[in-house]
Amino acid sequence: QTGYQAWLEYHRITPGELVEQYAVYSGIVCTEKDEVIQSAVLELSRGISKMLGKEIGEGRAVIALGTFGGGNELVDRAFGEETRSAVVHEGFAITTDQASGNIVVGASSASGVLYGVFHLLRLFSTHQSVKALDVIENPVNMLRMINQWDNIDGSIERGYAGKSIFFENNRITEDLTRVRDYARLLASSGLNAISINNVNVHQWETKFLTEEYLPDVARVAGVFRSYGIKLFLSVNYASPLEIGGLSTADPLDPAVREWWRVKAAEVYAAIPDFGGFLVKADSENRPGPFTYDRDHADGSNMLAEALKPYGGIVIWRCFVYNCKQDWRDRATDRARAAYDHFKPLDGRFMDNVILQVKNGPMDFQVREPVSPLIGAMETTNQMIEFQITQEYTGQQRHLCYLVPQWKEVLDFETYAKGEGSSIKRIVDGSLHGNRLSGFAAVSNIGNDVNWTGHLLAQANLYGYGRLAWNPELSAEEIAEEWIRMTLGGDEKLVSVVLSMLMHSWSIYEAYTSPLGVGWMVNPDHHYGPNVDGYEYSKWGTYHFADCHGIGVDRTKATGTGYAAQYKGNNYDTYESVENCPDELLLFFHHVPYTHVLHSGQTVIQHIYNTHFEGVERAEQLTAKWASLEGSMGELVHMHVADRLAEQAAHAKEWRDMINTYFFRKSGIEDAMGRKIY
Ligand code: BDP
Repeated sequence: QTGYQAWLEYHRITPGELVEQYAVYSGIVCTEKDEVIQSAVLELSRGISKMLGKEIGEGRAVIALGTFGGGNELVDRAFGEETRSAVVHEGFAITTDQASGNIVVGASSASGVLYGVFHLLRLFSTHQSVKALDVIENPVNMLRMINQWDNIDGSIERGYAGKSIFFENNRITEDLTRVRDYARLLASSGLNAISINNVNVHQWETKFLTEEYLPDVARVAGVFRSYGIKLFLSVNYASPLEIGGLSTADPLDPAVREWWRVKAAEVYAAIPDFGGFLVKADSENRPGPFTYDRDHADGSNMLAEALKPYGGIVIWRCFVYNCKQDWRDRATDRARAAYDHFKPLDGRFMDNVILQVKNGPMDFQVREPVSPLIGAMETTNQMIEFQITQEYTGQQRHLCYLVPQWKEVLDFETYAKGEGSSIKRIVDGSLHGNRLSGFAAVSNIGNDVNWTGHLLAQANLYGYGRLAWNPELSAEEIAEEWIRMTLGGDEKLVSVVLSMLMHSWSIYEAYTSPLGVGWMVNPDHHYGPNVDGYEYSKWGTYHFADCHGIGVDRTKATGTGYAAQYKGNNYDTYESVENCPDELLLFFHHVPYTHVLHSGQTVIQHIYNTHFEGVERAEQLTAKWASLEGSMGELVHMHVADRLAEQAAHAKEWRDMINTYFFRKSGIEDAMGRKIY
């Protein structure tokens, strides 16, 4: 009724063939006491009894769980050497024994057992046959991380679903029940790491590294540990100054290095399996090594050295650009910044440093090209950063299922090592043979009862985890799983919600800023249209619209040269106005409004058409949802209906502001004669 259980709702299965199939299990056989395995046992019995509407315990077969060689005979008998060696650290195997009907989940680690159980529960709750299971799954990415942007006062930077579940009143929350439920959700989607505080670390959060807070941080780490999730902290680069009483944070200063070494020892004494530090340095007014004329390699290596004895890692963000630039200077291009800063440092980072790179060169716009930095550093560990929280994609008031966007990014061919160098092969470490790599993303949850504000935004959190586990899954498959598990298996409901989710990104893109140009949002909070809000500011976020045309010339020939950061065909494609894909045209080129797109339409007519259509399509979402009344709990239905109504109304505001702006700039009438204000 509320969405609190999200995709772990375990809807009751109505009597029929499946109930007969699922009800044969009389118990769970597990011999290991490990806390992660115990979490798995608890989840399995909770899930099955909820789905069957009765305690597990009357059937003829069992579900056996355990690690290979961990003492469970059923597990050891079920899997031969070949299977065992095919299952990596966090992977699992599941089989149905034909003679007994037993289902056996085996893994080489406790986390693998937990993932296997969640997989099995997914099969049950999406109503699949379990009569002849023969599954082996391994996670494709080593680090599958979520970044909270939560502040100690309980606020969440770019949070659209209430307050923090971690912090309140400058303390770590006493009652961690909700944190535990969050850990279940994360683990069930395949995630294994979390940083719990905002990358912008202010005075209070800097104190997380002190004995005032460490015991509480350790409590939180304990909760995540029981779901196989490692805890990380975002740290303030200037900690030695702010809490250490030193007069410098220079990474080459021996006293600073010693300070961090001692700090690391204290942290690991409190949390022996601590993951490491996440760092935003020299970015948007946060301190960093630049103050001391040092670079990012100096800064991150100093921290990496401190963490190394404990197996800890430093995740260093590449969101580094000049946020105080002179907008009159047309040559400065924020899109270039990450590559320009980091590419020359390739080879200088310690092997326990990972660079975390945003998926695009700017900042999570509805449409951006893929960051050319990803894959460009052959001897440096990298991971990709996505944004699940919908800062620029409707703030969980508009529907925007982001998995299709992420899929496009992951499938993008970089030519980093010739053909076959897709982003997904870089971030899984295989292309350059990196030891550390993976996915990170900014969370979209808060203490709203349904976690994500907009109920349907849960699909983004779930989908992120699933993609991090296996980037080959399709956006449709993931969406369908989420719908069935969360809202139930009514076939009409599944197909309607699936089509809503699958179209939602393109709908949002249609009525917001056009053709990849981005940034036509209100400054600061970033919600709603503002055509020139960022045009004459210091942030490097311009569209250069005038009466002749629009777009940013990022070519090597006549523009900022950003296009030359791409390799092979990508450079040729983006450099050329003829070859550049329509959806990114204005990101790479400044063109007249009468420029004809590959679609055959002029830029200006494309803007008018997509904005009118975008509104119509947003209205259709409300109608589609209305057709589902009665097929789910009334409260849930009403809640989403309200959000969709707001979206449809707000889409009109977007349409009118964007269309009017371009009509006034260009003076060109809509060829279809529609009213533009
Ligand atoms: C931008 C957000 C800002 C974040 C920053 C970051 O507007 O709040 O602090 O990214 O990623 O998207 O550090």
